[in-house]
Amino acid sequence: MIKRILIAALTAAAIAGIAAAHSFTVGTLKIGHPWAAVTTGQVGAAYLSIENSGDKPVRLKSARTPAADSVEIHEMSMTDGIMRMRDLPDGVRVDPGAKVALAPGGIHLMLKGLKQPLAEKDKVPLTLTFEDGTEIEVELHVQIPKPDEHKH
Ligand SMILES: [Cu+2]
Repeated sequence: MIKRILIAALTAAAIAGIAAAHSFTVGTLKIGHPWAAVTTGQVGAAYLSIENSGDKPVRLKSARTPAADSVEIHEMSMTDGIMRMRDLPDGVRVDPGAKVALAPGGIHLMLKGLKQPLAEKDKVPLTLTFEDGTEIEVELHVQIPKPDEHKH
């Protein structure tokens, strides 16, 4: 039920103001425009891009935020006309020179047990942990999903 409510929220095609682009770089890893969708309940979803300009593959293994009890890496997919979410226990791999986008309708970070609903313009700290131990602190900008970021 909670998943269904979230999907409904993500498909709401409201247009918010354009959020300022922001990014976070550590070494050869660049995290682009981390953001989270507004929520009405205790489950949220966060999105960002990961760009690897190094010469080895990297893997996002986990994430955490003080704003939620836990963060899971999920993938959404359409099977027989039904939206499903599944865990990605191996995380997200980014090859050298590649950029992977976590975006609505695809891979996302699921924020579970939010201490309070996410409201537009909130800023939420998030720590990304990569397989090699690299941690990157980013700030999620909470916004209403834009139609051009909603891909199936
Ligand atoms: Cu999910």
